[in-house]
Amino acid sequence: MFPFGDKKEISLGQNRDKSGYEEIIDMNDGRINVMLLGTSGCGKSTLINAMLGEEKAETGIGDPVTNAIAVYQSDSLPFRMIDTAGYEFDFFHQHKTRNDIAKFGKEGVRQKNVEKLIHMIWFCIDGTVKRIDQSVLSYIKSVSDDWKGVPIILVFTKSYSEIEEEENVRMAKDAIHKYNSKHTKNPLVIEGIIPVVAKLYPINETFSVAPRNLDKLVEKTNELAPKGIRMANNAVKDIDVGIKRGMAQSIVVGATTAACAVGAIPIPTPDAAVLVPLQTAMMGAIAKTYGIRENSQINSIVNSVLKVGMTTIAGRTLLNQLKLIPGLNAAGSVLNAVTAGIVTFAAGEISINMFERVYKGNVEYKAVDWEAEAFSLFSNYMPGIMKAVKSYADKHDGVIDPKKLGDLLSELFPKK
Ligand SMILES: Nc1nc2c(ncn2[C@@H]2O[C@H](COP(=O)(O)OP(=O)(O)OP(=O)(O)O)[C@@H](O)[C@H]2O)c(=O)[nH]1
Ligand SMILES: [Mg+2]
Repeated sequence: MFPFGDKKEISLGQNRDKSGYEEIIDMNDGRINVMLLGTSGCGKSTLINAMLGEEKAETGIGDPVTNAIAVYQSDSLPFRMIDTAGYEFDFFHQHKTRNDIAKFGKEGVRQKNVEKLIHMIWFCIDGTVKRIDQSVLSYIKSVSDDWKGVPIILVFTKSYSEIEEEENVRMAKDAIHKYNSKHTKNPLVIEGIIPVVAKLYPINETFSVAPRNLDKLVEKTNELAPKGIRMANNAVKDIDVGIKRGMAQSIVVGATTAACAVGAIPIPTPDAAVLVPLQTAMMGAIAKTYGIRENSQINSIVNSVLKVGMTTIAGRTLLNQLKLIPGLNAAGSVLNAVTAGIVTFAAGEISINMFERVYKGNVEYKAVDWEAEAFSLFSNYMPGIMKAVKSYADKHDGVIDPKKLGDLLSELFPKK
């Protein structure tokens, strides 16, 4: 019944210290989830009902029928099916559907809900239409990119005429070839093309076309399931890290704004010591986001990063660099504020980099010279940061609003 691995208990809220990342990798209950995508009316919900052997999903003609994501399963199937709203040609619907699907997957990872992961895609095309618009391929690609590498099977629904089958396959191959010739770096990979009839199709009182090839679709799905699990596991890791990085980055943006306020207080020289409690709290919160609770690990990272900040401020290097930005029209207190903000921002990004590596198990933290790492990351990040500050100043008549600094700089760092 569950041929794709042992059923595992997914436990929530366990001690997430070192196991957090591994825990997320092993999300698997022995069943895979197939997401159905395709234009509205092509027969996604009908195909789901045919697989289930009962009419659970609503189907129909005229206006689009399915408008929310729903998961279907039956004891006799080794896969769940995720029904989606059909692709429509107006931008608003595309955007909404695309967002709903991305949110659904992220929720799956965040809530550790195996029912919301995506292991495979059935990309459904109406076999009677004889058209494949390139925008549908772009849509499928953009949805599947969150779940990079999960197998995609192209299903020609309503394949009532076996004679036209070959023509449809050729049309699909041509359309994919055309798409891929324009997207050589990130092509759309289709693992199989299967024409199906999901439901009896009456032609007249005497003749009708019987359902066909559903068994082939199940067979192909089973065959590709191990790859689907492997790829989905990788995607889960990326999504999980992306979620954590997004959370950590908003902590950094908040701390940057707070540091600007602290730095703006008129003090003879920008004093690193006043930023220590703020940056320590920021890095503590980031460590917590990554589920790292061991104090020795946190302290060695926090202390090394603080040292970089203090050295930079004490040496006034940053302040002097800021003064060199041509046209920067800032009073001393603003420069102090921006210096404090930049140092705090850099400290935040450096600690994100470090805690993320610890979380992913990519480093044995005792074997790393965190101080050397902190200095090297700081010099890596600074040119980009200074460039962003300069181009912001250029666009705003040399005036930098310290309140916007955090958001401005966070644009430099990818969310995923
Ligand atoms: N007889 C027959 N009708 C089919 C078949 N596949 C789809 N249809 C009909 O096509 C119409 C649209 O099918 P749906 O399953 O509602 O399409 P959908 O892709 O779910 O559409 P949205 O929910 O709007 O995205 C319905 O009237 C179905 O009965 C089939 O294999 N045989
Ligand atoms: Mg539907």
